[in-house]
Amino acid sequence: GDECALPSESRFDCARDRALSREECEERGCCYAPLTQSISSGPPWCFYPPSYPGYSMGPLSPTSRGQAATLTRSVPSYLPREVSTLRLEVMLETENRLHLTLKDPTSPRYEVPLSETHPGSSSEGQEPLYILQFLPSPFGFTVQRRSSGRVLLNTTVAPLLFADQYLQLSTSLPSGLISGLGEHYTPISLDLNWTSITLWNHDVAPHSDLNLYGSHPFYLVQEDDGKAHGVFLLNSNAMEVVLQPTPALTWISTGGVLDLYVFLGPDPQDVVRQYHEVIGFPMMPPYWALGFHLCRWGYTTTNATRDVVHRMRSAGFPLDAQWNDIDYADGRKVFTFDPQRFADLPAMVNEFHREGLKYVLILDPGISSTAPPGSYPPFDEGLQRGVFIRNSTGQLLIGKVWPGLTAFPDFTNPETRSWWEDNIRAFHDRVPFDGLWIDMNEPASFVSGSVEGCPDTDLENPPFVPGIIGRHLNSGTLCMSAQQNLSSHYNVHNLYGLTEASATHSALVKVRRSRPFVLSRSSYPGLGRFSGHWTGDVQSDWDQLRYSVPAVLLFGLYGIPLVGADVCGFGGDTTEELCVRWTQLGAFYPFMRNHNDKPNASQEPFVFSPQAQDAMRRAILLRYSLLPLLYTLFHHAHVSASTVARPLFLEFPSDPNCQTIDRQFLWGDSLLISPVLEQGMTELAAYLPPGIWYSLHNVRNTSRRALQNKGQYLLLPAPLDTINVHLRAGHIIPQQEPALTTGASRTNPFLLTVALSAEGGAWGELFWDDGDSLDTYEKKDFSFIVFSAGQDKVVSEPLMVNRALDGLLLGRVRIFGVLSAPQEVQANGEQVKDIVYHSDTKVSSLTGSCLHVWQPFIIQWIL
Ligand code: MIG
Repeated sequence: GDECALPSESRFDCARDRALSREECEERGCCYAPLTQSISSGPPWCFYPPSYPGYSMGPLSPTSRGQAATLTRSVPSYLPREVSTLRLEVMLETENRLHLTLKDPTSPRYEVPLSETHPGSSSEGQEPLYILQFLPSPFGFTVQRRSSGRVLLNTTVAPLLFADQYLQLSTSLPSGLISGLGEHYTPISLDLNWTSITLWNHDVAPHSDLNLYGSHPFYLVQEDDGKAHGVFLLNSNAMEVVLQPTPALTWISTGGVLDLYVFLGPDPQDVVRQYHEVIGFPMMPPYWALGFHLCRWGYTTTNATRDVVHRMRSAGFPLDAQWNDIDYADGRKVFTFDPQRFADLPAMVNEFHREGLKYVLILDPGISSTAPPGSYPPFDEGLQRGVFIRNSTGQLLIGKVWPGLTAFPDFTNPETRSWWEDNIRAFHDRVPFDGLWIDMNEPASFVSGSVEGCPDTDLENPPFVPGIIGRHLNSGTLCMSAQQNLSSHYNVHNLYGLTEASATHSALVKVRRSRPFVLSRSSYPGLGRFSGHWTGDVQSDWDQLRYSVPAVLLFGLYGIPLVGADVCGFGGDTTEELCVRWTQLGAFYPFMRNHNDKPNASQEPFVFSPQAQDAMRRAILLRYSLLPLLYTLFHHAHVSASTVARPLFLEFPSDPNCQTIDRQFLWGDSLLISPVLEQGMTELAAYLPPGIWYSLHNVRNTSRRALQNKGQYLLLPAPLDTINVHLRAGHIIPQQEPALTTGASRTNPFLLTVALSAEGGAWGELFWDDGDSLDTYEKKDFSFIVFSAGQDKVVSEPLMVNRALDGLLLGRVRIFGVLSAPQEVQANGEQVKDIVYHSDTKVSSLTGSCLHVWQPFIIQWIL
């Protein structure tokens, strides 16, 4: 009837589970109207009529945390094991955070444990930024932004469904600018044209339309007027999210409960902070983690590993951490090393330490189950302590990974955490590694389910499976019916990497008693509290170079700022030009590691031509010179959930040009990075937001003029030896003379780069500590300095000083935007002699001021 005469873009799919015939569709009480467009790529042919029966809402009554109501459904939907009575709870947690849950009041269902939730920053007595309204029958709700009246969520657009293995909630979106819902190979702004996004952690090389290693059921919407909101569905089951052009979004989860957070911002950066208040702020990385890391699969001996370190050194490349992949392990069994090829591994690590290097090892979760009893304690003790995941009948679940047959530790079991720590301690006693690289933790297995298959149950074959790789939930992983301490693997699969990272982080704290470094492939909200992330097995090609930018920026939104892609690409042979461009971009990934797959041509920086090496050396040294800034940004991420590598729209939310930019990005609020992402290009169309921008370093054959603009694309020279980096007027960044390790660069003189605004002001900060101790911020064992500039002076105000700055000098100050040559310059009243002024670029440079970084100082000039 008329009911079914909906515009095709407003249809909500009534047949997510499978294609239905007209009869089957109408039997569900849905409308059937075929279109010329294929059923799999466009609007649905079978869709809900507006009158589709739903839940009715009873009266709201007050609870200790907010309000609650009972929802009842009198007409069943088509779903098996429907929950016809639901309890709705509404928690108005702060003026900018709304929290709604829908649960089964009679029988408890699995819920994601969330340990870190922060009460949320709220200002007492402030009116909420939102207006929440309910439609009682069929039940739905709307969330409006109070200030603009804009409807941010409206769930009345399609029915709410809640069955044992199928939970669905749809909402309208106030704009088409939506970001998030990773981990996928996407631009920063998602495509709303009937896109289906699946969340299910899976070991697969990044490629479009696939569910990758991590799951982040969080999105951020730019509302088109500079404001933004975010939504987090706290649920760890396999999920599908459908985006349609209306614009609208539908969440479908295969289990758990509906636990929804809405963050009102109003700035996008506020949304990110409010989200991180729920999932936990990121850890503070050790300083060395920000240096250059070198790895490959295929350093098959200690001597091969030593050799690359020595070649890096003799070619004058910075290197902070050398890594080994699974090559080191005896029969690929973790917590062992090969008695021939890696016999002197402990000695090698000690040598590296003496040379100022750190050492990181890969650690896969699968524990070999086939070693003769008594020969492999990790398995024997694990068995005895009951740490392994069991199958549905209580037997050990055996899968297959690099060492052959393996059991899988259940990191949701506290006993597993302590067994893991014991193994890490025992291994560390032999091999004093500095960090751990946790791979294969989706968890990945080379057999689906287990070597014995899986029972044919509703957990293995639910009525609805999202469009995932392999089509079965257990494809390339464990049986869904496998039993973990917290719940079935069906429910907690997506938490495997998170729980392993948490156990690994806490073991490293106890074993090394200094700041842990963990790098995890699999991720879930909250991972950033324990670990960094790399984007997995990217191909060495230009497309993957380009998409690494949105990937890195999105992980910042997900609270995992320590992130990077494998520099020069992992899969396939790189080319010299690609590797140069990738090294330049990688110098601005918050985490920078060159890593390569086993069969490929070498791609360490020293294997390339002298010109390519020069370009790479420049890029890595530029990174090292900027590490004081990068470290300060990590500090802010750790204590106040600001972003490190930042999308332009976060910093310039009111500039419509920035809404979808993901080929450029910022470090914090001050540095604009504009990499070349295409082959053969030596010029670059880069967007410069309104204001004055100074090129940070000399781009060959061009002068460093200030670029003053109204917010526009400019064609910039981008020769192969250069990456464009611009400093924003009004900002001061702390730098340091680079060296070949962070240990050495940290003792070098500092450099302040000051970019005066049109009004002649600028501002910046330095956070500094010993770079390695635990909880220095919490223990107040750090230094914090605020720098400011006026038309004729730069002032340093140390707000907090500790011993970490002892002996450190301020070697040089560069001031961009000094309008004429200074007649005289004084530092703390003493005349400064070494002044260079460039009249074309308006840059003044002072050296040899002999100031100490920990001292308050004032540098003044007379024009
Ligand atoms: O099945 O350890 O993503 O970085 O080199 C491949 C070998 C296992 C996948 C990781 C990659 C690593 C590789 N690992």
